[in-house]
Amino acid sequence: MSKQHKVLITRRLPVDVAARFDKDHDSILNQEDDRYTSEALLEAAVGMDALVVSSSDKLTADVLAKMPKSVRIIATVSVGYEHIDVEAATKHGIIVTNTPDVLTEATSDIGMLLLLAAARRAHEGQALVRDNKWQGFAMDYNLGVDLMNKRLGVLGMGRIGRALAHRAAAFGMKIHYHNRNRLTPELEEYAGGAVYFDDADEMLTTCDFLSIHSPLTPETTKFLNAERIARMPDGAIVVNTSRGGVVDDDALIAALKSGKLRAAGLDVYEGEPNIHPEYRNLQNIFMLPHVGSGTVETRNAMGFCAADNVDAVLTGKPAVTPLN
Ligand code: 8YV
Repeated sequence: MSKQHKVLITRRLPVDVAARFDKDHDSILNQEDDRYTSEALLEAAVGMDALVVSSSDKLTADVLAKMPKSVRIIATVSVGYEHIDVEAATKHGIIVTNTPDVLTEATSDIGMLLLLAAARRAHEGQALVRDNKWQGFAMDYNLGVDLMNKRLGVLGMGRIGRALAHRAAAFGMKIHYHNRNRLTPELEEYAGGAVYFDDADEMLTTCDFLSIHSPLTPETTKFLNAERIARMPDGAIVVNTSRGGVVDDDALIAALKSGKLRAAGLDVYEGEPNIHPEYRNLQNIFMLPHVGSGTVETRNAMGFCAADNVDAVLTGKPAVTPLN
């Protein structure tokens, strides 16, 4: 490939992915990983053929309206794309791509980790050992609850929801799910014999555990609010590997404090990394810093998927994983 195209990459990429962009294109890498403001991004985009962005870059309708005409593709290194106004990009003739599939397994692994950690009080147990407060064995100390035979509601049965359900079924969980559309019998089978609920609110009444996998849209914003938590069985457990905005933080915190919910496991937060400060004070919550896709293999695959999309579009071929 000749280095005839200019590619702006907004965040530091895995070494091998950065090397590929550097080899194939006239690429501007961001080794310092400094964040671009919208203004700086628009300025840097002048003369660029492609932008490689992440979920920390907000490509709103306003920003896209000012995007230099040279930009033909915006490739986000993420599966989620709530940070890009795809409709506005389409209007301005810009192709948008994401990185589906490649992070399904890693993210559902983290979902499983959260289910187990929340159920088995991993945060409290680890603090006891680390802080040298462990007094030795007692029959009734730091008891968690089993996953086996519990009902797990999966909200959003896309690729990651299905992979999580597949794993959870292997731990003996009974899978329920709500999705815009019912899965095919083959996919329901893969997802642990999942039982479909047309009505999410009805599913919540059955959820000993709830795992959130819906994308953040106007319809799903603050979906898990006080009213919906009240519908769940007492002592239920909530985990979220999707987007923090799907949860009403105040409602979740109140339910964790009152004991309505036994525990939570979170990888994603509204406004991250500036999370609701109350989360830090709760012992019955296991928290990770948005690392669902954070494995060497997966981050490489995400970067290479973005590179494949850029290469395709800049050589006049259809994008590999287009969103418009
Ligand atoms: C990314 C994610 O690491 O792909 C997504 O949607 O949430 C994460 O896997 C992050 O968004 C970086 O862009």
